[in-house]
Amino acid sequence: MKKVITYGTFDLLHYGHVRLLKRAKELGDYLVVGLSTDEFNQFKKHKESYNSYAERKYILEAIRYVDEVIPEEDWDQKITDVKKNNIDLFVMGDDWQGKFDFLKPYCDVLYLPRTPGISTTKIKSDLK
Ligand code: C2G
Repeated sequence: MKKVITYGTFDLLHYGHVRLLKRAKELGDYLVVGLSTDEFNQFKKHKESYNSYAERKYILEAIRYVDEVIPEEDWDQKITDVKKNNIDLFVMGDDWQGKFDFLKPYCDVLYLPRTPGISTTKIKSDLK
């Protein structure tokens, strides 16, 4: 079984997020999502999320491409997560191009093109 992992906040879930999850799942058999906790968002990523961790987890677990959701609490947990979960492939949108190449000794690393024209920031500003 080929295991894939990706990480994110996935707040105000939109089709750009879902397209990323779909493509990630299509690259393997089992997709783990490291979901940023509220504390990680607030104190480390300095980004507010509208939905709580529990609500974002509930939504992600309802997506057919997602097999498991684990908490992302720190920038430094990825190597441990890859080892502990026997991950074969790490996937992220290419806004992170190169940022996680340190994982290459532990698993394959792939950056996928972001979906243009949609973002949580754009949603929030368009709704004002
Ligand atoms: N994404 C995308 N297209 C968009 C918006 C987002 O492909 N239009 C992708 C991002 O590239 C990322 C994933 O969807 O791979 C989740 O996006 P965010 O929730 O914004 O993730 P981010 O806050 O960048 O957190 O340790 C890694 C971080 O947790 C990533």
